[in-house]
Amino acid sequence: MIDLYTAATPNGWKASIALEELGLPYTVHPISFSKKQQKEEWFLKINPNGRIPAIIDREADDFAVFESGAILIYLAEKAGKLLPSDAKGRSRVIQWVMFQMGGIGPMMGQANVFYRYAPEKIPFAIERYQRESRRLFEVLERRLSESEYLAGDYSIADIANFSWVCIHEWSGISIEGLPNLKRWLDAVGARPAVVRGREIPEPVKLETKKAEDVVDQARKMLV
Ligand SMILES: N[C@@H](CCC(=O)N[C@@H](CS)C(=O)NCC(=O)O)C(=O)O
Repeated sequence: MIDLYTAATPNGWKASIALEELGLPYTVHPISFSKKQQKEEWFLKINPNGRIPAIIDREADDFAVFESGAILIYLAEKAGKLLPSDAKGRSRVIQWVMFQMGGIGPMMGQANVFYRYAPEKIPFAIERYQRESRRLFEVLERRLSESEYLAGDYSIADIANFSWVCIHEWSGISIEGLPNLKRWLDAVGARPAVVRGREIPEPVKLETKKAEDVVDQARKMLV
């Protein structure tokens, strides 16, 4: 059994989608940002960075894992799925996981901060992060024009990147003119395990009252 500490965000969805895809039994522990539970002492023992997601593997002497990319790799290895065991296949998947962790995630994260949450609008910052995110989308487009999924077969690389790219509208980044990215988004987004994973710990509908709460909460976390 895995204990999953999470919230309804792209990094959180990576873990819940992977758990659903891999069919590993897990218990969800929603973390409340408004109560700052992610900064509480008990949680810092699980994730010293004070952020979600984090997991504890109760079948492995309560082994704790933080950082969503590391969680994906740990879970895929535990289940023996979605990450090939041969050196080249494994490297291909990890390259695209790292691309997300070091590129798509940070750039879209900052696009959200400046486009959605910052109390003052700074056009240079908004454009910088949206433009860089769009450039990274074009890298995905090029790859997906030659391959159905990012690393060959469907893998944790698709889960990592999908979990962020699927909120591109919220980040104000267009996918126009990127037909292969659109095809991949639709295909990954339609997978039953992905649909279930995105509803954990609760469904979020953008552009609704709930979304206003997300903005409020994010603003408070920035100060
Ligand atoms: N590099 C980390 C980033 C985790 C992260 O930024 N999580 C956000 C939600 S998507 C969070 O917990 N924010 C709460 C906070 O900043 O206190 C990962 O990939 O796990």
